[in-house]
Amino acid sequence: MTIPARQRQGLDGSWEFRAPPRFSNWLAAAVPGCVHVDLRRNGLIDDPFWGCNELKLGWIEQTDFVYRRAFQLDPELLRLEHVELVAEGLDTVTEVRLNERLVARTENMFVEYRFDVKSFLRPGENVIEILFLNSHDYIASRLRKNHFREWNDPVGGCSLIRKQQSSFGWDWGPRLPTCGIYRAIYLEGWERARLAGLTVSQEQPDELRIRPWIEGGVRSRDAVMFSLLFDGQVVAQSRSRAIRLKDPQIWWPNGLGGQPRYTLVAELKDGSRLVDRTEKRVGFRTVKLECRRDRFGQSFGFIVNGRRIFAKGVNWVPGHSFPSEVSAATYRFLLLSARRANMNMIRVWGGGIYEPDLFYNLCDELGLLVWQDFMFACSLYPGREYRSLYAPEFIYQQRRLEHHPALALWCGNNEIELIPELRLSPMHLAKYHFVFRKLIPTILRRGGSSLPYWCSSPHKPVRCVRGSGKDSGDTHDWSVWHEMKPLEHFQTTNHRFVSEFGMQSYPHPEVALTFCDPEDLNIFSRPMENHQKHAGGNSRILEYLGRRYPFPRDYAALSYLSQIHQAYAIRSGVEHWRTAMRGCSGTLFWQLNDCWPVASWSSIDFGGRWKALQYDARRFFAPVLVVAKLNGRVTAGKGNYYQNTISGAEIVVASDLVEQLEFELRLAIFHLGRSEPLADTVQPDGVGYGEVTRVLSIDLSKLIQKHGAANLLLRLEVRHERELLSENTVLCDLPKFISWRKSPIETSIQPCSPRKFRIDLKTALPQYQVFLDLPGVKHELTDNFFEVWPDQIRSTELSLDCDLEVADLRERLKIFSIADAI
Ligand code: BMA
Repeated sequence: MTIPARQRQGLDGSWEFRAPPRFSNWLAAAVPGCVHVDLRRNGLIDDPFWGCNELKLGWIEQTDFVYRRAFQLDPELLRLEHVELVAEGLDTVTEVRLNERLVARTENMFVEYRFDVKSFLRPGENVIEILFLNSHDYIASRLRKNHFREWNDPVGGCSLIRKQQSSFGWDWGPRLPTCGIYRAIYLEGWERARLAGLTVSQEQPDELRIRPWIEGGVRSRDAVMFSLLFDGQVVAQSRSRAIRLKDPQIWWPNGLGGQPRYTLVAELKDGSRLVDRTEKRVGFRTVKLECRRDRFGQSFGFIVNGRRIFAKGVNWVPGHSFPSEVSAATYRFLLLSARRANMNMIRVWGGGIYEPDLFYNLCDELGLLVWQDFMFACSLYPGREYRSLYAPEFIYQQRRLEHHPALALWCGNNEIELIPELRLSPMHLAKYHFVFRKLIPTILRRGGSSLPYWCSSPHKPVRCVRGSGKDSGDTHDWSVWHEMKPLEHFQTTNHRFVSEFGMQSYPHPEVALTFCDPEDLNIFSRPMENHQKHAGGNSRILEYLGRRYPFPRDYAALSYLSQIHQAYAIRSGVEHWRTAMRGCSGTLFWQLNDCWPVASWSSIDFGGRWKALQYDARRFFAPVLVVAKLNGRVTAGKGNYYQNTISGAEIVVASDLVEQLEFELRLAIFHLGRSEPLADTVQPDGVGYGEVTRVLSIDLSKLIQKHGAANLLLRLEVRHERELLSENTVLCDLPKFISWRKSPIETSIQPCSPRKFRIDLKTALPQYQVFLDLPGVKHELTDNFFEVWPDQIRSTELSLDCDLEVADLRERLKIFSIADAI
């Protein structure tokens, strides 16, 4: 094969930067990167995440920075017809110069820029210089007196700039708007024509439709030859824009099948001459969004490969305050964590960034469907007047991402339809309609998209009267947390799809100690207040904890209780929506990750420590879920007199296992102070895909009368041929009214393979929410925050990324249960 004449010269690596008059000397910089990281590396600022340092860095967003580097031009490049400067990510307002001549101005961090620079280049040494104009002045020059104030930006105006909205401050993120070359930058030379992109879409199970985007001279319709390869073998070829394969291997979301992928190769020919070649990893799958009138209103559900699925997943925010700083290992770890927690969908939320290719490749590989927002969130945005900024962004992102089998939905924005001013102002409504009802869908259609488009999250296509038992579209249910409703609120809802709901928790003490000294480990200290970005956040956590849990003895206990409460809150929503039989088709909780160490709704602490919620997600998103629906509840009315009306429970099992399942439900009722269960029943039953079965109805009134509700714990297990598929623990009283008894937990640690150990736990009395911790050692556990029962050995597997002897491990291992929090 002739090698196509597309050549690259990378410009990443060592650059220099300065900001006269603040500092005029050229200092070392790294590309891709950003100015905060470069300033820190040069010792000009302190760690932006430490204490209240964030507050001292406001000058950066008001300062212009210049970046430059010299390079020896590859002489081969100049011989080619076109030489382009390609910048995959410039953040944000810039002037790009080559050899002191202005090449272009840019003002959108969400597009790849390509400039024809052949006439700017010279043989030998060249100098590229990029001036980053500060975002503060850019916004100020566009601000009008009556500008609508954004919900989260404390200063205002961020909706006027095409830059990561949450970098201006969010209710979980610091205000650290940075600037810089945050993705790859290079020169690319080519001859005659170039394959600028391939849009791959799919409506038939065995056919991919391909739209090649060609730039330059070759225009003939059949100039592109497509080949499909599997395991290195060509399995189909075509010159038309459809490639068909008999019985292709089908790509499925996690839990429903495998993720086989094919390589699609496109070769652009001019006569017999190969001009350009490009390849993409693709998969065969169809995705539809079903919105059908039914007795509950209008449905909202994903149909993948003809199968209705229950979406189980989470919302994703940028993995770091500075987008260039998220390593490939972090992306892999976080997305693998989602897969390990039995998730099958991840929502790239509209206040962040369009993630790099790596992110979407990982989602393809791991079977995580992507709900992709366009980058608009919680604000009213400019309309037609920004068309020239918006259109290239939408076109670019569709061409870049549409071929990923994981991509399931394009969504216009986050929460703009919830803004009351939208409905009150015809001007804002017109702008909204232009961007989200006209421009985006038109661009997607013209670009050959086969994916569903949803104009906003949440969006209600059919207005259903609140409380009528009917609903439509997707829902962000923030009645719990923002409105502080009790967790039982979830059980009163009939949502068709819950794309956000959440509960905050505190970071693990070790994570908190990355931003404050031990004496500041108090949630009301200045550094900790600065790492709680929701103004009412601390009081909300404390209020919710007070409703259910005992008063914590110190920060470690507070962090632990806040985490088990967070897990309980999210579980109570998921349990309801997976089993309510009300036609709910998915739950995505808020949020998987953090962009810095902070008190937030995340299930994984910044740095990678799983919180209790992430471990529990693995259980409540497992293909089989057993739930006890209690009859009665504990309430306090006038005078704070508590009443417990719990008298029994219905045990139900839900499944999204593809095969029909025959199982055994085991229900054991324990007394907190005894090692033998008071009752132990086994009940066989079966459940099919997408079904919920009521297995058992139990009357607890006699046991409650005899032993007291506060002494009873219910253990539910669903097994298939001894394999544990689902487990659940149910309390009959509020944890704060239970006299938790501490009984020593015996551990046995066995090395399994290098740096991997099996830990077996044994105890004489039931131990609730046992948390294994290894302070100071980076580790992962397959399971944590679970109950240890007296009649069973509980096991979990530990992996370390350093060598440690068993004796050392035993010494460091800390075991914590609810009794230790008080
Ligand atoms: C949701 C999100 C974010 C926010 C979160 C927590 O509505 O869309 O705007 O961070 O709530 O308040």
